Amino acid sequence: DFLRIDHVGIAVADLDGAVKFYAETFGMHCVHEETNEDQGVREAMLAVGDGSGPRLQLLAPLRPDSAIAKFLDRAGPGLQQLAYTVADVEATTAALRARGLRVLYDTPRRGTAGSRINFVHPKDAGGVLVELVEPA
Ligand code: CMX
Repeated sequence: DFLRIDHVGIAVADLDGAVKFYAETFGMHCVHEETNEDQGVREAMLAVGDGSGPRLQLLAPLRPDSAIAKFLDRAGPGLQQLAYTVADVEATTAALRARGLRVLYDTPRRGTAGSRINFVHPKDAGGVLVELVEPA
């Protein structure tokens, strides 16, 4: 089951520009940055307040055929995903599939900081792309 909100993901065209905007406008600072070739993103994790709660994830495309590039082309910058922490991504995937939801990958893939991730199709979750995150 879902343990808590892990992060909220926002698609941006320019990662460095967006990190600067969030720092100067909202006082949020970047606590982690990485490139995930498999997902086709450069991403930054921002702490909110004291950093004890969910993070904000800024996602910029590495390639024109990536999920984030397609999202930006279609919808422009904005909220792209809501991610929940789970204890066991395989068990959660099996439970959600048993309830008739499409979970995208047959086996979990690598997410931020060595986490294992999967996604529920937004059409099966009320228009929200739901990410499942099992932390490393
Ligand atoms: N949120 C809400 N709705 C979305 C969406 C999103 N992020 N992405 C697509 N949709 C909607 C589209 O608007 C479209 O709706 P309509 O048919 O009403 O126009 C529909 O879903 C399209 O679905 P599709 O043709 O099956 O798929 P797409 O090519 O648009 O891809 C998705 C959608 C979710 C399968 C793809 O984005 C994906 O594989 N996502 C998972 C991976 C990912 O997002 N990686 C980046 C983040 C990496 C990370 O978090 O580490």
